Amino acid sequence: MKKYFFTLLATIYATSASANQPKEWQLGFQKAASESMRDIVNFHNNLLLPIIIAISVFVLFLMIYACVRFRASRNPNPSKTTHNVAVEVLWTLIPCLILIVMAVPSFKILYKQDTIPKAEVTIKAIGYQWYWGYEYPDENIIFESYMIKEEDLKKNQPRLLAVDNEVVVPVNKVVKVLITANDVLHAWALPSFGVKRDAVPGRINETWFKAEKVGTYYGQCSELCGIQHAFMPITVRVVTDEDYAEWLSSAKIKFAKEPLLENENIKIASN
Ligand SMILES: [Cu+2]
Repeated sequence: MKKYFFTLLATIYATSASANQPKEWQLGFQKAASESMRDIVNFHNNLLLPIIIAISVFVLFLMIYACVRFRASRNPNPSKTTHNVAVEVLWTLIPCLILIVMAVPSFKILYKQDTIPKAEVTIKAIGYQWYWGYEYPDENIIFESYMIKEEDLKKNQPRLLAVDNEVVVPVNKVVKVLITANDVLHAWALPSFGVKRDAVPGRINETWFKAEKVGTYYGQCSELCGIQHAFMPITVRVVTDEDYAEWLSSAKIKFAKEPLLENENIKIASN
C-alpha cells in the first residue's frame, strides 16, 4: 500500500514538474511561464486549496458527528428545536468573511492582469471557424495558423496542439494581444501564461503576457465555437531576441500584408 502511495506521489510530482502542454494524468495547472500565471497558481495553492480542504473536513466532521450523536437509538425522543439565532448568525457571517478574504487577493490579481504595461510587441489574434489568424500590426505581417493533422505530425509535435504557423514572440518582453473574431465567439487561451480572453466579432479585447522562458507553449480555443472547436489550437514559440529578429526578417517577406516596396524589399533582404 505504502509503495503505491509513493508511486502516486511521484507521478503527481513528475506531472507538476513538466511544462508547456497538458500531460496524461495531469493534476493541477500547467507549469507557469509568466508572472500572471504564477500569481494565479499561488492564489490557488496557498489560499483557495487550504480553504476548500478546511471546509470539506469541517463539513465531513459535522455530518459524522450528527449521524453518531443524534442517531435514533440514542434519541428515542428527538429534540423539537427549530431555530438557534447564534448559529444562524455564525453560518451567515463566517462564509461572508471567507468570501471577503478570498476576494481581496483575487481582485488584486485581476486588476494586475487587466492593466497592460507598455507593450514591446503587439500581436492581433483573429478567431475564424476553425483556425486562428495572426497579425503583427507594427511589422506588416499577417498569417493563418492551422492545426496539423494527426497523420502529418512530425516527431515531438503534440497531437491536436501543434500548428503550421506558430506565433513567435521574444522572451521577457511585454506582448500585448489584441483579440477578435470574424464569425462566432472564440477565446484565445494559453494556460502557462495565465491568459484567456474572449474573441468577439466586431470588438477587440486586449490582454498581455510576458513569457519568462524560451520554449513552445500550447493553448486552445476556449469558447465552444462549432463543430471543429477542438481543432483550432494556439501555439506560441518564445525565442531569444536574436532569434526573434531573424524570424521577423523572414516573416516580413513570407507573410507580408501589403505588397513590399522594391527598396523596402532590398532593405529587408539585406538584413
Ligand atoms: Cu473557436
